[in-house]
Amino acid sequence: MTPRSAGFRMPAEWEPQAGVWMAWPERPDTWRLGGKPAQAAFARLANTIARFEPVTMLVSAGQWANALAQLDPAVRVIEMTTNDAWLRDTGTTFVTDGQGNLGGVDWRFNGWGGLSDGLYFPWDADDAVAAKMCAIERARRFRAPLVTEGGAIHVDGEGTVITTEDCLLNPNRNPDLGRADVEAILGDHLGIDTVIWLGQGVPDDITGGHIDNLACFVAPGVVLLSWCDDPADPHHAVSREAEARLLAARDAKGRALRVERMPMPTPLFLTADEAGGLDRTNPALSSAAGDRLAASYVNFLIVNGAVIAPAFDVPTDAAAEAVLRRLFPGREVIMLPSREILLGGGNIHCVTQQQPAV
Ligand code: KQY
Repeated sequence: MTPRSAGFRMPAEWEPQAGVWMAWPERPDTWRLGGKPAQAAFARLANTIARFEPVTMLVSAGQWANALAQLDPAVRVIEMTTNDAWLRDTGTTFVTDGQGNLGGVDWRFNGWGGLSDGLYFPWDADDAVAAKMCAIERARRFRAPLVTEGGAIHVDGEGTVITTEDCLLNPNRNPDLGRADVEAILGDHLGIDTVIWLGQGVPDDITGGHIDNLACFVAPGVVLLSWCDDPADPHHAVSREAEARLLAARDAKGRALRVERMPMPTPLFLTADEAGGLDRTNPALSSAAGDRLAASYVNFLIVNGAVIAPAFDVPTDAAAEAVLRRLFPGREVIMLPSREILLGGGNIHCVTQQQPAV
């Protein structure tokens, strides 16, 4: 039985939500200074989301008291073992059946590329997170025969998913699956009929090119794309190619897509001070001073009544906020300083997982 054959589909992020899941950051090779600055950023994000809907924070036994001390009392805290804090990628992708039932897709997780390209080993605790979330929520669990992460897919809730070839057709995820196999598995597990393939993700994205850092649906038929006008920047060619593919595509309803351009942030780089705060125990996470950070304003989260988006304390923040206010007129737009989350390799969307209302 697959989610589709059981009547389930993945709702769009703008549909009503029951809550948001996160996990507490602590590993010192991802998060500088033993995770302390990142913990403050995660707490601020969780406490902000909690103004709009319930939040669950997964926390290790060792960080229990520290997390509780920083989180709003409204945040539900659950002890769980994880390898890191990327709930978009390791958490279940929740699905609903329109009959009041909640399901959860449990993708196979291999640390963004397994032993060849992955970012850490082991990843077994992360791979177990989705099943534990399903058990906690009594959601029907569907283990999927596909290595992917939630950050590699965005749906419109009306039968279409966007993703990147760089992630889902990469031999470091699914060496034995071709394009048609991946499309069939996505269809069966997300309840979608159309896959729109983009090529590469944002340059320097250590996930290998997640869609959630490059583009997202903001409404049925409307895609917001991280855009770069500077021909000297590697993101220029990537964003042009992505736009051309999106404009040539038709969604599951037969619609041409409207593409909205989101300016990319002023280029951002890891400082020597920041690089010096990382434990040097993991060669795959060996970021160095001067490395470009894969910053993007499309890495935001939609919650009930609001959009919570990254800010980087650069001049482009104001333009990004204006775009979001125009595209989400009925929601509060909150720009949260998120450089500390970016330093770990992702942003607000990467560290959150929405649970749809049933
Ligand atoms: O979804 C993401 N952006 C995950 C990045 C993983 C980074 C590990 N340090």
